[in-house]
Amino acid sequence: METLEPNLADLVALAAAEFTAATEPAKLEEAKARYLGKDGSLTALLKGLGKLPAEERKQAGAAINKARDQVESALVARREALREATLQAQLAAEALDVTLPGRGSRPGGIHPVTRTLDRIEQLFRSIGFEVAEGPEIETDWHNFTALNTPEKHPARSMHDTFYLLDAGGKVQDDVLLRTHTSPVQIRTLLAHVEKYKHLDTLPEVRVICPGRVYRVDSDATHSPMFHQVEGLWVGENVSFADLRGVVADFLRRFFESEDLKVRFRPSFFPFTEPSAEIDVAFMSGPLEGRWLEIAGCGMVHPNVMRCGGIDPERYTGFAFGMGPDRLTMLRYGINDLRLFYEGDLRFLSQFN
Ligand code: 2NM
Repeated sequence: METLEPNLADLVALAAAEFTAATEPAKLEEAKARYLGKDGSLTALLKGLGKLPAEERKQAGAAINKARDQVESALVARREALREATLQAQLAAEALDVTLPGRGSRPGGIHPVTRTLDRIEQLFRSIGFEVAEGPEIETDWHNFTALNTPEKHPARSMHDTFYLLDAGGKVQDDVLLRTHTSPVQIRTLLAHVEKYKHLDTLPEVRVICPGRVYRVDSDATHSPMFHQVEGLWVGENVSFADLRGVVADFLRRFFESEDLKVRFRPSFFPFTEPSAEIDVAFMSGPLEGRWLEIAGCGMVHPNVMRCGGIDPERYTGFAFGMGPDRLTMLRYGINDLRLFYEGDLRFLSQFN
């Protein structure tokens, strides 16, 4: 027994030194096995207790157990130290230097299509029009029926129009994304008639309706979401001549060109009769002399007037619709509509 305790102290010191020398968890577990494992030196000493004389066994057992506890404490301490070191290394590797200066952020700007919309609104306001807005999710009645669109018209098919699903995922055939802003004009007429029902004669309606519209279509010149501005002027004695004057004046002011040619070409829309396409030709610049289709228009159909609550025997009106996306492309010489909706700052920052 006199020799056992100093030997045990050496063993504990040796184990602690080996644990300290282990710089990664796998090496530490190998060192542990050499002392506390099945064939470890402390385990062997414990197994040898039975061979000692009975009077020495108790004291020796206590000494070995104490040494084993010390080795285990050293092991646990080293495990903890290694875990902490790993964590600190990871934190250091992932550290963000919050004192670095930022990359800088530039102020945002106005989208080119928004510039066009603002410009159109400003020009129409200057001649007495108001701006009206309405929902982008519409009923079949406001978007099609009230606009004299026949039951079987191709625009009403799921090929051309986005219909909304109900909670069960079934297509609702009476709720859709508006395909034009005309439903806003129907809503405007109905609200106007209600507001002035106490008067003998309705004040005139002069309104433009800018906004997003949706059609099932996607390529370089078509986006499933695009913009429209529609205009409407309803009153007593509103004529096609008024339509021509308002539109031609607007286009000359919009393109800042007095020698712009404007041409009305007979066409068809369900909601107007007669109807026309509006073409413009620039007298200078890259597009000089080419007729460009720029808008559609016509005298509001009597059926549409009735759906808006207006007596078509007493009042007349004209309406027109144009695409600000296309107007923006023309004004800035842009050849791909999709650039407007990709959010690429290399493109967008050129307009600010
Ligand atoms: C167009 C062409 C022709 C139009 C008609 C109406 C309404 F609601 F008053 F009947 N709003 N807009 C119209 C007429 C739109 O877009 C090419």
